[in-house]
Amino acid sequence: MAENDDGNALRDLAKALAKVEEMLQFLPDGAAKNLVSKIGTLRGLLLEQRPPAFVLVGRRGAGKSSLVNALFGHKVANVGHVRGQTGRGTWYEHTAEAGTLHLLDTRGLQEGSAPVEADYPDAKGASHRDAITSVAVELKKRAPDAVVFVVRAQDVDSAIDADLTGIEEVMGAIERAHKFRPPIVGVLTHCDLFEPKRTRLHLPKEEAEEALHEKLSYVNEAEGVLERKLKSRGLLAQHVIGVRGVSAYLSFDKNGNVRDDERWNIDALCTLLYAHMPNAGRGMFVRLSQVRGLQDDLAQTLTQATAAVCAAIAAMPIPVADVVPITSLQVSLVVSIAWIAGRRIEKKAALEMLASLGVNVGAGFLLREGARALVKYVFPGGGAAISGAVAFAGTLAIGAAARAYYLRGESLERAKEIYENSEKEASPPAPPPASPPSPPKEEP
Ligand SMILES: Nc1nc2c(ncn2[C@@H]2O[C@H](COP(=O)(O)OP(=O)(O)OP(=O)(O)O)[C@@H](O)[C@H]2O)c(=O)[nH]1
Ligand SMILES: [Mg+2]
Repeated sequence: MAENDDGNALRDLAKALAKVEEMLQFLPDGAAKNLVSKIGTLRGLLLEQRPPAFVLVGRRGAGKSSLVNALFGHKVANVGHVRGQTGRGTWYEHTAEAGTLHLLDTRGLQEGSAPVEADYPDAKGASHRDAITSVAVELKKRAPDAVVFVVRAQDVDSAIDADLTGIEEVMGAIERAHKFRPPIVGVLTHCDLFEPKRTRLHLPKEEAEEALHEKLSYVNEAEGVLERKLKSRGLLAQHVIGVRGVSAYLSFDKNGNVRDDERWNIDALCTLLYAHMPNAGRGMFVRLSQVRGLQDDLAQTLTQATAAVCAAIAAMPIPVADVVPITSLQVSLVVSIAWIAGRRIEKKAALEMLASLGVNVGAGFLLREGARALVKYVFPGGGAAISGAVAFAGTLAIGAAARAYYLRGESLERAKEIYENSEKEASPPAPPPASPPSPPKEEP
């Protein structure tokens, strides 16, 4: 989200967070600590964000390129039907409208074993050493978020020792370059081809329960086999976060449009990768994989963090709120949620969205201070805390409405209802009617 139109919202956010950090001293220790962690979340997810990066290990035809396409939901990588398609040893940048993914295809690593060597005519003459050296050079350029081992489900029983050794070498190279070992995920492609072959995993409701059950039992079995094999290597065991059987099958016509979509369980794979990914890679991963559950999870995390920061600003001494307008944080929340949904909106559109919810934004920038002073006037002493709670509830309500509108595609009217209900639920009881307070005085 770092470029173009929404850049302004992020710049505002960066400024706001920096200001809030300066003001941490005004807060009691416990509150400051909580706030530091929420600020860290917003920084990681929005300001430090970058494309996710994965290392792919897998033999020719295992389905690596198909998996990449399956993740994006359209054609970004060439899929081979006859000959080997993917060159080895460099980071590929796959970009679609939704975002960018960095992939390092390491094919050639396994050529220690003779039958596999025949699979890599392009690597002829190059030794296994050369292959690992070139991969190590690439790994120095970029730290991967995960190592993804792609295996054809029907091959899981075959000799994959050379592949496992390849993964160990990749892990070693990452450790030397970046001083950490990333998670390892096993992916079994071609699960759709298990018996009964005609039973469609991607259309479970239309299939006989028994047949489906049988097919899923083979998937389970294969997952268990691969997991045991990965964990049989001491150097890998503790980094293996799971194995998922999938179907990555997508067929494209000549124009690159999806002709058949037989993907299955890709969401589960995405969920696993997401759970173990640093915050910086999560935004774009969620945006490009378009997994609803993950989008919602991320939007909620952003909402909670933004609400906490807004509440803290509201509770700080008055002059702080002057330099850190709560509305700018709420605008960046709306822009971010729209972005996660695959949209690209400007600050202005976010302000309009807020205005149509009934959030007093136009005047809000001006009146906000007045409103806060008003609360303080009505509740002398308790005022600061109450205005913090109001800011918190209001921000949660904005997040809920933005999720409804951008993620679930609900109408603006419905989003407004959600905003109003959510704000009501989370707000402290309405203050008793008080005699109209005198308008806030200008500070001298
Ligand atoms: N039925 C089915 N076919 C798949 C699946 N995944 C990949 N394929 C097919 O398997 C073949 C090889 O897939 P690729 O994605 O090109 O494999 P790759 O690992 O990128 O191969 P190289 O680039 O040559 O190393 C293609 O014909 C794909 O359509 C799957 O889950 N199910
Ligand atoms: Mg390929």
